[in-house]
Amino acid sequence: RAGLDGKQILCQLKEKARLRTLDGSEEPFSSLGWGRLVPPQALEKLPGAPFKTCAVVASAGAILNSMLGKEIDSHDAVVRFNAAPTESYERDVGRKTTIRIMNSQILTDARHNFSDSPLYRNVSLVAWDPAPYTADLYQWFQSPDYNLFTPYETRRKASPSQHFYVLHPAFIWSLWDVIQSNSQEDIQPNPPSSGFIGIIVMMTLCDEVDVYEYIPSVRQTSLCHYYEGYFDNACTLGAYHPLLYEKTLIRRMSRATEEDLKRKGKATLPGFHTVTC
Ligand code: NCC
Repeated sequence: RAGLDGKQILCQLKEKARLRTLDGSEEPFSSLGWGRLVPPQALEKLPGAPFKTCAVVASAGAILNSMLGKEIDSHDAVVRFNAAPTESYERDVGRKTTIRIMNSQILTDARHNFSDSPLYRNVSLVAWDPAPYTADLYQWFQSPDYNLFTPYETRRKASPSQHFYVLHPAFIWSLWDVIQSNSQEDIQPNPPSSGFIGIIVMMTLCDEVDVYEYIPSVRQTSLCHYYEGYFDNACTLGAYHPLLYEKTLIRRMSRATEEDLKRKGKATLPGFHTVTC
């Protein structure tokens, strides 16, 4: 089977992976008053959007000693994931955070202290949770992987001016469908990683997206995260998430030089609205 080229994958994603957040118009959320709970402006209308240049910073240990901080901060918007800090890692990861994309464990696991930690203040937030593939919202609401709904409501009520969105499960699974359709093997029946989700969100919000240390550089290491001493190759290569397949797809769409890829772990992707299909 001849695979699609980078441009064709871009066009497939542009067509199939339409960014969608919960807007409170569907049950059971409409009856719960989420129409008034969610931010009035869509995620695509975030202040400053569409951004010219965006940086997506993967949490990989390999970004340590990269000296990429200044380059990352030079972008108009910077995306980080889960509990990844900037404090004391500025030289390598930068200090600016515009959007933080989090899986539902962050909102529910007391160790992350979502309600009080400064990591989740003064930035826009995007959360997601692995819903059933059918994206049945009733079923999901009754048994989410981690119950993000309650902390979401609490934060929206306490900080109504903070831009905070929950991704629609249909969006997450549309990404999975595109990854599967471009892979030779059956991939894990689990959602893509926050990293992949974040890249696609930013391809919707930006003219150009630079992704750092998602595709491993020459610094590739089994150190899972740059911010803690935990070692596991699965963090880079995948176990639960179809990470290897996601990364192959991003690699195929990247327009970065071989040199940037190797030295910086940098992939460069065009924003969807700049691509003519
Ligand atoms: O590890 P995690 O991801 O927070 O990393 C964010 C994104 O960076 C990319 N990454 C990370 C490490 C690495 N060595 N290489 C990478 O490319 C990935 O794209 C990753 O998505 C997640 O996707 O949400 C994940 O979250 C963690 C964990 O829940 C959070 O860090 C909170 O503690 C998951 N780990 C566990 O559940 C144990 C991880 O599987 C995926």
